[in-house]
Amino acid sequence: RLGPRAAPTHPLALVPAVGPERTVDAFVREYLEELNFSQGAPLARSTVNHQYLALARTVRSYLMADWLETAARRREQPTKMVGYLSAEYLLGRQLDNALLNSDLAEIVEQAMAALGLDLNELRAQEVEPGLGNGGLGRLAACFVDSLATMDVSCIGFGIRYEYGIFTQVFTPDGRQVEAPDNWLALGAPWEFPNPDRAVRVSFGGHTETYADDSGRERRRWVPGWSVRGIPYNYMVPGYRNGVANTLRLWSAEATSAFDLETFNSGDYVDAVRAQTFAQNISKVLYPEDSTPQGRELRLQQQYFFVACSINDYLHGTLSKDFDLTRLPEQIIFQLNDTHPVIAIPELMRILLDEHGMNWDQAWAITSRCFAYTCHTLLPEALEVWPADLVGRLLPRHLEIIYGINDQFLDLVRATYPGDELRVRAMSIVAEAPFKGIRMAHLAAVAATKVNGVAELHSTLLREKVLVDFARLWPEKFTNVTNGVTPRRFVRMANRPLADLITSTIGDGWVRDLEKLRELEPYADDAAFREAFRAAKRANKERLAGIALRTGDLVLPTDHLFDVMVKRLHEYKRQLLKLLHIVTTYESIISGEVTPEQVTPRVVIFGAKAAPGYRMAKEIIHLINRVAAVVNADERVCGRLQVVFPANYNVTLAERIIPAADLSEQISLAGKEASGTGNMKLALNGALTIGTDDGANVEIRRLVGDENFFLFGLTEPEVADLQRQGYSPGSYFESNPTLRRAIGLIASGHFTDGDRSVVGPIVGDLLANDRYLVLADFQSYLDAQARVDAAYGDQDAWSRSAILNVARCGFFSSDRAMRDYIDRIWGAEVRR
Ligand code: H53
Repeated sequence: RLGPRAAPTHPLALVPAVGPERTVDAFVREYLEELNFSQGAPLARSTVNHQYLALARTVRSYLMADWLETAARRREQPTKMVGYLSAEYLLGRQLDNALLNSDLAEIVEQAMAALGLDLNELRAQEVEPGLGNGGLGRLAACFVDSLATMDVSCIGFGIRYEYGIFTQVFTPDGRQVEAPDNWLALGAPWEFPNPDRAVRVSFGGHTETYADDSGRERRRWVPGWSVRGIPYNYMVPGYRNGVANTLRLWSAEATSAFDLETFNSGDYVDAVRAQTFAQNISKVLYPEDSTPQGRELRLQQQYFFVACSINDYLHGTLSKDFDLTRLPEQIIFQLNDTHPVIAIPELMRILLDEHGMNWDQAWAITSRCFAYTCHTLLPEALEVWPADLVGRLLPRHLEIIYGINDQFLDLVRATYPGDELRVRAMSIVAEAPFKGIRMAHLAAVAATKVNGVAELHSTLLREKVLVDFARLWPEKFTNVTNGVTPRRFVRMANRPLADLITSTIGDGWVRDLEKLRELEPYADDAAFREAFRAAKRANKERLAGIALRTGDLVLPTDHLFDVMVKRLHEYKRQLLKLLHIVTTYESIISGEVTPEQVTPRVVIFGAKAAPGYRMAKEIIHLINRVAAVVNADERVCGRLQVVFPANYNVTLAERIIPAADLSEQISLAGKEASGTGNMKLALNGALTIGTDDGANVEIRRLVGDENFFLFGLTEPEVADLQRQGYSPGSYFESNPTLRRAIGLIASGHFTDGDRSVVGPIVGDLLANDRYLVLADFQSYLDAQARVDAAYGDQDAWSRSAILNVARCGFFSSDRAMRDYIDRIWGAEVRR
């Protein structure tokens, strides 16, 4: 129940919420109040954790007025809302983002200094919420940031995993070991649990036919068990605009009914077991990226969070008497990959079974409330749920999916009479290799729009992955090229560059990244180039400082920092980078070149492998072994170094990306949907060496061929080669450089003479090489030679780097959000 019965009359209750005063003294007072009376710790006896928690809470209280105001405004003047449904949000640390967006940084710096506290030490205390795997989860975090900055009404819905992406550690031997990410252990100062708004979510049981009041036959679901979803709200502050949107993450608990029953039966142990059973649903993030996990618990997670979210929206946000036929005017649910697609039959079920609509009425609404973003091109990465599993867990939803499919296949048959092959290809229900529900097909049928995440990707979606759907509904398909938030990834992560840009063209770029264009003329200004280099050097020094503390390595900042940071996946081809390293190394130790002849490089890797992905873990091991040998070999004279800090995450990305000179974007053409690291690196002044894949295509077009190192087969060439029958052996035989590099690895040189360790990798490369590493090897080496030559002319290099920054404003997630509004959501989401 809301508020007092009568409207509040107390004068203070009428005043719109006003945050605390924005002065250093006021902040100190608020901070000490929080530390003393909420944390219960006097300053002199407080731990760093107390101090951090108090700081986070104090900053949060400064944002609270904006949050309340925004919510009140959205209630009073409702516009169409975006419900962003994503199983992942890879948020990164919150403190600095909150300080930046609320413009409190200076006040806080002074306040902490006045109290004798080290702000950097407090910053370091925050454990980032790693509630995502990689690109997809980080994209969702960038999108909610942009929507808040643009004052678009949006709730980001997701799951509050108790354990996020695992913490990666390396054994002394260099193998990946996964440790649980207990991110909540030291307190969660940014979240607001709201058990008042808990939602009940059911599973299992059976369906039945019954006669309703008017004697009509209807179907209904008699569930077998249920859990409670507790919402945890997070503020999503816009950039200095007084707006704060909401991210609502759901946590699963046992229902009290469940508890009571078992408690009444006297079995305490069973009751507690029920509790843990329910809690399992939001216990842990599946650490797979771009590959699906067909596990029952995963489907439970998916249904759990979308059922909570839709229910919350219908019952918590809409007024009681809302006319549901107008639902599509009020909400658009954006489906982030297939993970939330079970929301489609869930909305149908609610309209049919809970609101008594007939099928056509329910479909007319449902088919206008969803839009679907596909993030992959790997057919094996599209989720297909076994029909018997769906039937067991969500029997009513399975019936509805069959209903949607029947109606859809009628349309296909009417459109293509006699074409049963096409019917089979397009069906939502696959019959082989097992009876399964193709979630991407369900999404393509029900969504108003389907988009890919880069131009090339959207083209390939239309022409290959979802070709039949695009022919049937050409107007449904569109592209929105991904983007990244310039607030976190330039303004926050790269202060030296941000300050240089602002002092040159003003600070408008932080909200309007196309303004970076104004930097173009400065590429020809020697003083600006020098300042630009100084900024890069400062970032490299900061990173070198971290490497020195954690790995005893001295990284000379005049060496080329060559960066490959992304999830470990064979299609991304970390092995190709490794072959380049080994080739350079081999050319030195064989005496073919002197160390002085090579362009000195520091190669920096960051990558986690899915715990069950054997080959990816072998590759991590090999990179670490090569790094150990190369770094220790005195013949190299430190001209080639390989560093691979463990546990690459958003926090580390914010340190590494600003320090990069060269960005490695070397996936096999046609495999990387977009990439977003490529955008962050270019915006931070790294030049790209890359294939014609994903968003690389658009980066190259914008920055110009002369400022980009292109190599490798194109997507059509890859397709041709694979049609003809690709044989990696012929590339191996015909390329002596390649033979020497692979030979050195195979000899056990990097593994203490143990060849069995490298066997699987080398064997697979020579026999299968699914991602055409060997086919692109020579082209890659040639491009790296062009990199070496270019780096030799520092002035020309800086010029190119500046042009990369100046021309990549397009890759702001603000622009991506404008594209979603123009092409998918409709201008109604704007106020
Ligand atoms: O999504 C990114 C893309 C990237 C793509 C990635 C992705 C995941 O992280 C997880 C699942 C999936 O299907 C795709 O691999 O290319 O940039 C954001 O769109």
